[in-house]
Amino acid sequence: MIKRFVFGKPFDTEAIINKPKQEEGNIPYFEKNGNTFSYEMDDKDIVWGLGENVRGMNKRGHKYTSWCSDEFEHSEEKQSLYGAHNFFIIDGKTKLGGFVDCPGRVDFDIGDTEYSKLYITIENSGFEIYLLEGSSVISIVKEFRQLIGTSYIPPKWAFGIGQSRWGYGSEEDLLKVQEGYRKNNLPVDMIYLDIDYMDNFKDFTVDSNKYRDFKATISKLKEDKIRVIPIIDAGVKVEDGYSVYDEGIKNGFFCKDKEGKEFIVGVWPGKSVLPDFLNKAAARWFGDKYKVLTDMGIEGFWNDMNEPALFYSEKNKQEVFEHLAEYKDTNVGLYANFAMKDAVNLMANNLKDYKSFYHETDKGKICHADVHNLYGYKMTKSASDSLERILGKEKYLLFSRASYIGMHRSSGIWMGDNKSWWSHILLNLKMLPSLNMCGFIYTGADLGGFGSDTTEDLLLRWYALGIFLPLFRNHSCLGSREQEPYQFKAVDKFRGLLNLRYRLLPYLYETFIDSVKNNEMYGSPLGFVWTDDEDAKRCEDQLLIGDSIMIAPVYEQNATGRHVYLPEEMKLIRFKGSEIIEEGIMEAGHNYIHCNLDEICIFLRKNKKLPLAKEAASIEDLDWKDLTYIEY
Ligand code: MIG
Repeated sequence: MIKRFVFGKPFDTEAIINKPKQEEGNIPYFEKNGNTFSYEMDDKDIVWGLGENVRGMNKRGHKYTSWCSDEFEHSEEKQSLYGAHNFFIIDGKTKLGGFVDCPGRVDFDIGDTEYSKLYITIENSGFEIYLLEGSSVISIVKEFRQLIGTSYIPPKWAFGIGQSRWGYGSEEDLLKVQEGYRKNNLPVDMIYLDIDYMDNFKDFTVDSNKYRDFKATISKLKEDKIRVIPIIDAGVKVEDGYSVYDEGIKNGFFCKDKEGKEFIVGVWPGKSVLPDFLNKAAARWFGDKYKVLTDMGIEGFWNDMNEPALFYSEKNKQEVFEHLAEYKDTNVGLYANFAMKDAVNLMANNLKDYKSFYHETDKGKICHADVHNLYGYKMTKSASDSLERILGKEKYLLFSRASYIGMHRSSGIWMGDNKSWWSHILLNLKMLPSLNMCGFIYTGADLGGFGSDTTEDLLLRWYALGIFLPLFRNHSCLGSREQEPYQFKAVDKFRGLLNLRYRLLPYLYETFIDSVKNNEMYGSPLGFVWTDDEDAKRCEDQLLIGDSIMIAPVYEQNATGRHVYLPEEMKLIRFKGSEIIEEGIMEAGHNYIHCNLDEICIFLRKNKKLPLAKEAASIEDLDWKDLTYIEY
């Protein structure tokens, strides 16, 4: 049963496809106090959901804020990452799903202030709340996914191996990556371009000093079955004569300040303007620009900085400098020192800035802060609408950093700027099911970690999770240790794991398509399936992938194995690289499993089978029909 409650005059986010009729009367289950809704939780209640965020699968015991944020430090005390995914399920004696459809800030205090209380506080005066009743968590997920519509499906090659790094500047850099993979006999399907390929960080340009003939390079790589996937940023450089800027100015397509002048912010190219993606004509115009690159043979993109991330606003920058001048001749003590540093540090992604620019929508002029969480969604939708026109449905790869539910119909997302920390393997594992609940199925993490320096063992263990995620991409930050698999001595071990990815793809791809078509989970917590098993419900470091296999990657450094919980008897399949070296039935219960750096342990459920393909150097070479089956 789905019930829809409307409060005030909400802005239509287009998250929900088929809106059920509006309920009359008070909202059940919750106590309403102004714009705060509270729910009394049982001691044993688990709260699943909230999509992309820090901490556990069970969200209880922390505060979360729904506010798309450029957050490069995914640590425990944070409350928001790039996505705003306001869907949760309370799982206890009562099973209840909730979705707060609101494009502004929403706070979830889930047993943080008071262990037994769930508080939801909504900043906007207009919003909708959906309550979903069901007999199980899985049935509620299905109900919700029907409500929000079918998830994005990329082309098959997007399930191959991708290599990325902020810093691949030139044609030579690209060819070096190709050579690194091919010489070492490592399979690969995609090489990503970060902002370095652009001319002065201008969207839809290519630096001609770095590429003599971009189109020719793209087609050369394509002959080797490698696709090049460039980044697009939200901010547009302020520069007379740059056609994207000129056209946008002429048509009034950029966000404006209170006085109706373009709102100037600082991002990569320095002074920039923000396309008004909530203005339909502007969105269509910007989307059409992707054609500049598809005309050169590009078939996929990643959209970045679309929270939108702001280094500063021009207005605020001036004020900050005036303020800083006051310190010049003052005796700066403890508090003044804090204030001085804050003045600079808080320039980025500042709420005051988000409150001081406007969108031109169908419903008139709207302040950005009231619709903040839709910006990345609408940017990415403008791209997907255009790519669908140019290349066709399911013919383009697209994923975004910022998102809101609804965007899952247009593209995937990646999990953002993680670090080369062991704890982030686990964090990324935990994010997968919460994202799947919200319709984001094509997703994955920066394998090896984006920030800070990785190590060989960390990368190997991360790959052991990554080979099961739909989006497989090794990506790292400018200045960090180079982390392509061929940079390490253990290149043979990496080859084994990468080959296994392709061998598993018939299973993984079918699981992906099933979860999209049938609104199923791709990666599921054990507690969704073994609903009466307390140990399964509290298990947050293992996942079911589809309905046949369970995974339990090692995520601690120097560990030679790990504890694995089996809710039922299963068959252990041990791979060394891409070859099976052991098969054996394991009894239900708590076990300790040894697992070397070059090994993968998969647990197959009873009456299920796992198809395995032959190895392939790329998706196009993969034979999807020539399969062997491991049965149990
Ligand atoms: O402020 O384009 O998350 O993947 O490498 C950093 C440079 C901007 C953030 C993205 C990251 C990308 C980086 N970008």
